[in-house]
Amino acid sequence: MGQNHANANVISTQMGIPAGTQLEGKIIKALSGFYYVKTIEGTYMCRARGIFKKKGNAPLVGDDVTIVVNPTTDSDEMEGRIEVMHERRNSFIRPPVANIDNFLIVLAAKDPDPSLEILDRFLVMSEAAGVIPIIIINKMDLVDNDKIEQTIRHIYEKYYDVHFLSTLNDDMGDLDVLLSDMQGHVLAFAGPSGAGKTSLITKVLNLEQPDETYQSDETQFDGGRYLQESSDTTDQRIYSGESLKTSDVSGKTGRGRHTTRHTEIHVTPKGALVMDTPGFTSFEIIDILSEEIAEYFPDFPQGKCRFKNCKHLDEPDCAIKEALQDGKIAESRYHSYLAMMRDAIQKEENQY
Ligand SMILES: Nc1nc2c(ncn2[C@@H]2O[C@H](COP(=O)(O)OP(=O)(O)OP(=O)(O)O)[C@@H](O)[C@H]2O)c(=O)[nH]1
Ligand SMILES: [Mg+2]
Ligand SMILES: [Zn+2]
Repeated sequence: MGQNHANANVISTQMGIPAGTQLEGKIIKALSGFYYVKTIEGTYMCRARGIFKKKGNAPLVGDDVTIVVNPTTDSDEMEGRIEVMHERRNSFIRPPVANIDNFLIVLAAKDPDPSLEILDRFLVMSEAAGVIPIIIINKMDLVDNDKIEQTIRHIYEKYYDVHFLSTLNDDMGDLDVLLSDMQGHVLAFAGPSGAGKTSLITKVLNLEQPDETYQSDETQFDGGRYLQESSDTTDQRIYSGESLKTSDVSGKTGRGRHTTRHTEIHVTPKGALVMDTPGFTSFEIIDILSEEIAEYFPDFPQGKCRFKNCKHLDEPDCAIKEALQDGKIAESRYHSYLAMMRDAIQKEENQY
């Protein structure tokens, strides 16, 4: 009796939709060369047509696609093939995601120490892509004065939505409210490795805790959420880590020892799509023309310099440097601007 029941289940998941049927869906996970595509008929494990990769246009989590249902196999998975990738609203390499409405940029108040330069680079990348960034400072339990909160509020609050949290708190109030207002939005959590992205998502979505015994280095599919990525869409130099559990941050590298290595979408009860992404450890995350960078600093006075093509470095009557001297721009912001300009100018010089 129990045996029959089990068989009936397997058959019903594999039958249903005839092979060759086209379905529209969204890629919710990329793992080991497979794309998990959520459709109204369920989630299909798909390969992509080789042509996408040949064109240097591999599918990303967040892509809207048309799949064709494969003939039934022995596997428990419903399988299909990605036939068409639909046009993207936006896409990013680090983290590797597409069609984002908001970046939730997560930094830790401590362990690892927050880097305002990473934050600024990320804000600029978001602004340049037309994606609204939201700043989250996590691990507030690790700091016992409010210096970080004051500093961050002072610099950013006027221009960005800023939240201070700890996953150790029972009450995730701020984030709960934020997510419940985001029905239908696609939100990508992004930020340095070890900041607590996976912990926050796990907590706020009431997901099962990652399997503590899962240690293997091999990529497996166990039907669960916490799996290894063999790195189809990740850059090993940027994303590093061993497994999908969360874990302590290593003192030496400041990285989590068990970091997320694949991107995956979770759906909140109210219908927001939340993406967990691998943390990054590199500074080099954007590719924007040097002359445009200052436009993406909303706190910098725009169009007020004497020279129209002012780079805000050493030019006379530069409104941005004046604002800096008057304390109207935070020194860390101008410092980030200089660092980004240096990178961009160097890249531009190398092109000739
Ligand atoms: N004290 C404290 N520790 C936290 C908090 N949030 C997360 N942690 C811990 O920080 C470590 C890293 O958390 P993760 O959630 O794995 O961080 P992540 O941002 O997902 O890291 P990557 O996947 O590497 O990008 C884990 O040991 C967590 O238990 C917090 O609010 N306070
Ligand atoms: Mg993670
Ligand atoms: Zn200037």
